[in-house]
Order: sequence, then C-alpha cells, then structure tokens
Amino acid sequence: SGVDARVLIIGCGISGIGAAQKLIKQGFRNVRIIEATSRSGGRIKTGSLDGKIIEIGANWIHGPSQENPVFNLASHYHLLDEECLSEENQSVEIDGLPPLFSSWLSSSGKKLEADLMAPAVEVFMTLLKKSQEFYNTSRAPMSSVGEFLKTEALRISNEEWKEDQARKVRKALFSTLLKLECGVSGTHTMDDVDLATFGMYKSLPGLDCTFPGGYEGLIKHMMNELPKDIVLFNKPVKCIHWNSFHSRASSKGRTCPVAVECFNGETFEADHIILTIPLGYMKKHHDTLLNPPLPQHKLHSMQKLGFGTNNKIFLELEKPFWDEDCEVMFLVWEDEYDLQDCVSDVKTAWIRKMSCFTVLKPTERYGHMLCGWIAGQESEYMETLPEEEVLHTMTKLLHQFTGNPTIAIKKLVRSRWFHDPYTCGSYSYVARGCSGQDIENLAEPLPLRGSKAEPLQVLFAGEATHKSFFSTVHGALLTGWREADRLISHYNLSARKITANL
Ligand code: 6YU
Repeated sequence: SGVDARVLIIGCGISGIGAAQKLIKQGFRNVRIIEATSRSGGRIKTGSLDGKIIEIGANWIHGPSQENPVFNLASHYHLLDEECLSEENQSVEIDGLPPLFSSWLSSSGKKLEADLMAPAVEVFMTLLKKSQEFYNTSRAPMSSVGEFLKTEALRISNEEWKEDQARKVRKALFSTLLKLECGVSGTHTMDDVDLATFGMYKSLPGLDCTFPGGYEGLIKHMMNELPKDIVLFNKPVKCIHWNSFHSRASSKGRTCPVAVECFNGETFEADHIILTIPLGYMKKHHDTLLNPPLPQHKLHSMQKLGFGTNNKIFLELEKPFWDEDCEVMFLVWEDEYDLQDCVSDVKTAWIRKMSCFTVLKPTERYGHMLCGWIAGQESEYMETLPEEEVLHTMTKLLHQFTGNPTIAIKKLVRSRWFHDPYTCGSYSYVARGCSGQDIENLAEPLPLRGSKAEPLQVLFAGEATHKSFFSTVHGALLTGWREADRLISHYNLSARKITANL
C-alpha cells in the first residue's frame, strides 16, 4: 500500500523538504532524502560576515502575501517582522523595480541627477511590462526580450531624446538596467530570454521582504518537523537506474523498479524517486544521471531551458559614502551608450557587468554593508579569481565611481554558484525558443504515460519545473508539494480500485 511504498527524494533543498513533509503527513512510512552535501537548504544558504547575517543564496520572499506558501510558512514559524506581515505590505502591487531610494553613480565619479535619469528608468519599466504582454498572444515581434528592449529603447531615444543633452547617459543607464535584468532573470544576456514566454512568470502581490534571522531559519523549522534521521547527507547520487527491477536479498524478496547508485558505491532501492536536483546539474550530468537516459523530448526541453548565474559580492566598509536613506546605487559606465548587457572581453572588463549595490538595512544590524550584484559569464569568471584580486578590483571601482580614493573595504564575501558542484549556476529562465511546454516536459514523470511499466518511478521537482514561479523559493516548494500529491493521489486511486475489485 501507499504508506509502505519506498520513496527516495534526491536533494535536500526546499522542494525536497516540502515533498517529504507532505508525504510523511499523509502517513508514508518509508521516505528518505539523499543529499550530496553536508547541509540542508540547497540554494537557501545563510552565511555571515564579521558576525553579521548575509544571504549567500535566496534573498527575498518574492510577493509576500496570502497566496505565497513561503510567506505563509514563514509567518506560521514567526520568522518575519511586523512590517512584512502588515496588510499594507501584503497588498502592494509592483510593476517592475520596487520603489527604492536610488542613486546613480557614474564612471566619471559624479552622481547623476535623479531628474535626468528618471525618463530612462520610466522607459525601461514600461518596455519591460510590454515584453510581458506578448504571452498567450502570437504577436511577439522578435524572439528575445533583449532585442525587443534594445530596439524600442533606440527608437524612443531617437524620437524623444534627440535634442536632449542627457541622451547618451540615459542610454548608458539603460545598459545598466539591462545588466540588472540579467541578474533578475538569471541569464548571461537578455538576448537569451524568450520574448513570447516572458509573461509566463507570475508576480504575487506584496513588497519583497527578507528574513531578519536569515532564510535558513525557514529550513531549520521545516527540518524539525521531519523524523530525525530522514536525510542521508554526503551522498552524491551518481546514477538512477529506473525500469530496472532490482531484486536483492536486502529487499526481502520485494522487487523495486528503481535503484539509486551513489558515488561512494552505495545503492538504495525505491519504488519512487523524487528528483529535485538543480537544472544546472542535470544539464551537466544528464548523460550519466539516468539509466536508461531521458526520453528524447524531455532531454531536448532540459537542454533548451536556460540556467544562468547571478552572484553577490558583499562588502563591509569602515564608513558609508552613501546618503542615509539610500537603498540602491546603480553603476553607470558613461561610455556604454550602445545598449549592451555583456562585455566584450570578460577577463579585463568583467567588473563592468556589476549593475548595482544594494545597501543592507537596518544599519544597526549590518553596519556599513553593501551587496554588489553580478550576473552572467562575467560573474562565472569572477568566481575563478583569487579573493585579493576581486577585492582590489572592487576597491578600484568604488574609487572611480565615487571620486574618493580613500575608501577602503574592510571585508569581502562572495557567492560562487556556478562553481558549486551540486548547483552549477543560480536559477532557471525560459530561454529563447522555449515555451511552457518545455517546463511541462521537464516535469513529466517517468515512465511516460502509456507505458506498461511500473508507474511514477521518477518524479521531477525543483524550481525549474514550475511554469509560473520558476527561479523562486515558493516555486520550488510548490513543486515538491505537487510531486508528493502525485504519489498521494496515485495510491488513493489504486486503493479505490482495489476496493472496487473486492
Ligand atoms: C527567491 C530570492 N534569489 C539568489 C541566488 C540564488 C538563488 N533564488 P536546491 O538547489 O535548493 O536543492 C537541490 C539540492 O540537490 C541541493 O541541496 C543539492 O546539493 C542537491 N544535489 C545536487 N546534486 C545532487 C546529487 N548528485 N546527489 C544528491 N543531491 C544533489 N528565490 O524566492 N527569492 O531572493 C532568490 C536568489 C544567488 C542562487 C536565488 C531566489 C532562487 C531560489 O534559491 C531557488 O529557486 C530555490 O531555493 C531552489 O530550491 P530547489 O529545492 O529547487 O533546489 C519576468 C521574469 C523573470 C523571472 N525571474 C524573476 C524572479 C527573480 C528570481 N530572483 C532571485 C533572486 C534572488 C536574489
């Protein structure tokens, strides 16, 4: 019966934990999680800098309001502050960038006037919104979001800002905003993001908020509700043998359709696998991860969907060079009026991909701490550099953009998601030429419908398998619950059939 079915969940990120939670609540007795590393949480990872909490991975609850399961869980565990819980915060609907106190620093060391920059920001936001409106229509005029944004920006700049002194620098700011968007989408360039599908991603109401005690607190609370020894840590999975009907002495004569082989040589048998491994890892290891391999259409969708890098570089400073109310500082390279979101020579100019610094608030908690955001191949290259070199380049950048050569960085910590062997990047996006069908293909269980083999041997969860909330924590959690529900209803269904036959 269902409660005795052996379920192995691969990956102890929020989707795996969510799946386990639901199955155990429904009475499943044989649930285990196999995790490659020594910790739970995956891309939810809280670290520290000089004793202060920093988020190496996920940062915000995107759209903290009643429809968001992460918001509901976090409020249930009392992990959020009052402002985040307020009705007012929950009802904010944001179009584009959140309303932050921003300033614009330029490569010539001058602050750019807010009034001068506002038209460029407005145009960018309007165009971004327009890019989302092509979803479910057949009107997308181009294949990528990048092409659309650049073509329209160029047209507007030629038509509306022609006589304007600020035209060049507004175009340069546009490049900065494109780079920022690369981070939001988790891509190298917006030219790789599909225009017709861009609007498939859904935003929930609520002004993004953080966990005052760290995102990992959520994981700790969820883990506390699971049986103590449910996770097998430090066991990277090498290969999932499905359709294999292993029959061994250890399985007491029962046959199991799936066997999970770990790199250390251990093998675990199961009736069902819920695979939550990041898309980045799957892309890199798909030829050895499944035996037999993925069916062609699933393989193609997996290869086509995008998975890119977004990293953070945290800087602690002796004293602030920004105004007290400043929440974000954009970096505008004045010579970048060609509307480009990637650099031509990564090795010498990777730093140009950094779009902005966010200021960590409140100051009483963080001191004077900034978080620099950098996406794409430039970010992947940055990960390979020694820390002193990154520190040196960041110091030079601050000197150049503030015109103040005395600024010193006390400490630096960076994330390195591309070189994390079990993530291989940051999160997924719908790449050019992809559609929602590719996400559905990725999420489709094995064996495929219609097969006479044992059903639901390998189920697929994880952020990249959610059609409207991919790339987020709430999306990931919902996919874990979805796959647990699939098993729950499978067994309910067969239970009903058995009763009917009697
Ligand atoms: C969010 C945010 N956020 C910043 C950065 C990153 C991400 N996200 P997991 O990877 O957690 O778990 C898998 C496990 O599998 C893991 O433990 C592995 O070790 C294990 N594993 C791998 N291989 C294995 C093997 N062989 N054997 C055994 N185990 C193995 N999300 O809601 N708010 O602020 C951010 C951000 C730097 C890296 C984020 C954010 C993404 C989430 O972190 C992520 O989706 C989930 O944690 C994934 O959980 P999981 O369980 O699926 O995998 C229009 C449009 C545009 C669309 N985008 C707009 C949204 C913007 C998204 N922005 C995110 C931004 C930030 C800053």
